[in-house]
Amino acid sequence: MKRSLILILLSFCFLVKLAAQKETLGGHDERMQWWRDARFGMFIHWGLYAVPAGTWNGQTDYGEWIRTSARIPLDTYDQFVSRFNPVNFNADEWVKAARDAGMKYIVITSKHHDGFCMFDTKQTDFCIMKTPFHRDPLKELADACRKYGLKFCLYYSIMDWHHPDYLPRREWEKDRAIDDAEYDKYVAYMKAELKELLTRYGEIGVLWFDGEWEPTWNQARGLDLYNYVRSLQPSIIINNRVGAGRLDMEGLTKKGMFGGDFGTPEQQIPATGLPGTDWETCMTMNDHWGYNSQDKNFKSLKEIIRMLSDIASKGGNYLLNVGPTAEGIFPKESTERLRGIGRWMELNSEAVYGTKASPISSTPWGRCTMKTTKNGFRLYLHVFDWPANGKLTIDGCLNKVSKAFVLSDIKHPSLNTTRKNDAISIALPKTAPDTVNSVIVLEFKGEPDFTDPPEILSDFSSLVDSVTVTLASSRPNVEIRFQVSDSIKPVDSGIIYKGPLNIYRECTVNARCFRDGKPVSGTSSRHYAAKIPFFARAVSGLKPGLSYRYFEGEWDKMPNFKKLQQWYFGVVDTITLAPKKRNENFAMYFFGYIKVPKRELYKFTLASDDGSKLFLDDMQVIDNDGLHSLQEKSFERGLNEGYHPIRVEYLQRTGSAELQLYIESPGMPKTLVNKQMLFHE
Ligand code: FHN
Repeated sequence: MKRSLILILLSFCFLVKLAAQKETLGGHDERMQWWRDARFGMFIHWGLYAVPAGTWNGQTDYGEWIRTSARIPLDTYDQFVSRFNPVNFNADEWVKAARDAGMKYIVITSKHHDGFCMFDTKQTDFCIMKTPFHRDPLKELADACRKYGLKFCLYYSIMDWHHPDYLPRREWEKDRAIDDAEYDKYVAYMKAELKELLTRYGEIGVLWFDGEWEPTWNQARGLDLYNYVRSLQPSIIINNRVGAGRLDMEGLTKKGMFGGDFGTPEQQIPATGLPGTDWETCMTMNDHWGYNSQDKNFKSLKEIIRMLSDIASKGGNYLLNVGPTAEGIFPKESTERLRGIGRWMELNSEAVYGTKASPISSTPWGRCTMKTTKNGFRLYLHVFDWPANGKLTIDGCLNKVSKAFVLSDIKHPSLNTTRKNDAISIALPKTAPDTVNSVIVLEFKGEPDFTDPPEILSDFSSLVDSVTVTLASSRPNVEIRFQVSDSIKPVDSGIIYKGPLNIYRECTVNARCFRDGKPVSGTSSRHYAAKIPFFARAVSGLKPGLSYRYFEGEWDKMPNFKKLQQWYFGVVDTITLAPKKRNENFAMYFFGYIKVPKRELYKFTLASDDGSKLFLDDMQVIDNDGLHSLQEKSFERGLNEGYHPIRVEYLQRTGSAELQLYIESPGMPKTLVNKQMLFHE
């Protein structure tokens, strides 16, 4: 056993090395270049699930997961094959709609989780060629993409609810035998299909894997599949869902895990740019990926246009989804939005295509993208909120403005700019050229010279007695100056920062970077609140550990425990899921007292996968509820020495289950709440 484990490990390291060796950084950048420049693509979820269109047995909130969410038996679902006949499908129309919206690539589902193949495969009869339609829409789309200059890309689900060799089965499919299922055979089937897709449809821009989260898939299989696909089309780009290291819907790759060529945040946009990381946010226009005839909750055109700017300003791509009907047409609401985006892109696409993340950290009026030019660079200021005073200011820039103008005004008449230290102000026209997003261009010569405001760092954001604050800047040869005041104020002179500050009262720390006595950045500010400690409880006769209650059921949010029948109860030394009787569909809560050693500020951090809540002194202080991967939330409170009531609630739906509660205070490093601290009556 040990020998085989070592062999697997060695082969995995060899494969990783091989993958890395196969491509130099320059080769990687060259392969990624079109994708990085594109910034905007169309996702299309289209398959058999468009036939029921989200409705089953009177329930209307299904999507592309309908077969398993509605527990439709295989032979019932297979009947959709004879009903799928998208006679109105027109590949040219779809591709032109994407092109006219300013999209540079299309990613379409070749096979979703239901296993139905939207292309002419010889590997199974569960495919489009067995429907009355009897055409290969992917072939037609590939040809149309080449005709109109878009990259044709494919989504392919590793998870397959139809193939007899795929495991695991759905937990409700007790009737489907698994004895003869051989997962390696399923992988061979997948590779055979991918070979068809990668050798019969011309150049494929991106292979967008999905459905990689079940335990039968792993890093070694993912790397093998990545190398296999690249062996068929070396220039293809592959997302991180080929591996097994994705951080759930956050979509980025866990440190040290193989992450393909880009990260895939889903239905969310990272809070900041991610320097050195390629990533693409995929998002629905309404609430479903696959067509749902009842779902009219479409995002507004304003939201979509601003999201495109937000994503580009952070250096990401936007993959916006359309779920076509079973007749082969886009929902009218999707078409309306695509046309609206197209109108905006027609005048402003230069501020999106080929741009990089903003060099400016603070843009309260909108977003900023940047592009290198022949002898300098351009900033594109995406102004959402047009300043009433007609003046737009950016901080932290020492470059001299060559020209400023409104991008959509084709004559590009110059706008006046003035400078005060690092701040550049632009005199704007009275009326915004676009009520949703007006782009102002600042043109510069030379290399960008921007300085972000200093970071104001501390372990805590509040204090009982004191808090230690450090100031930092990544910029070379700058001097940090600061002042402590009751509110946010620009630092025009300030005190030179020499080292950590001890703050003893509620205040706001303001800081700014200087060079040769002149400000070179904007001012950063951070408020520190003074906390009055909560009184401890006068209790006695407590015993070590916390009491717990355990319940079973399927909840998407924390249940009202008062209304549940109690399943099990007992005492635990620390906050642990050990008492659980199964790995999915359960909830627990722990209650008792936490004993703190001294009057101080305490910071509690509650981490869980799925939901959790923390109550202190009988008040809810952290709400980390919901179905999500491991995520944490923190809360700070002043506590007097002694016993304080504590309660932790936990909810597990499916997948991994984790719960941790940490405590820290000035002088006490972050540590798991442990049995020396916990008591119950
Ligand atoms: O389960 C799929 C879902 O149906 C859809 O395809 C999205 C699109 O990224 N991916 C999975 C959910 O993360």
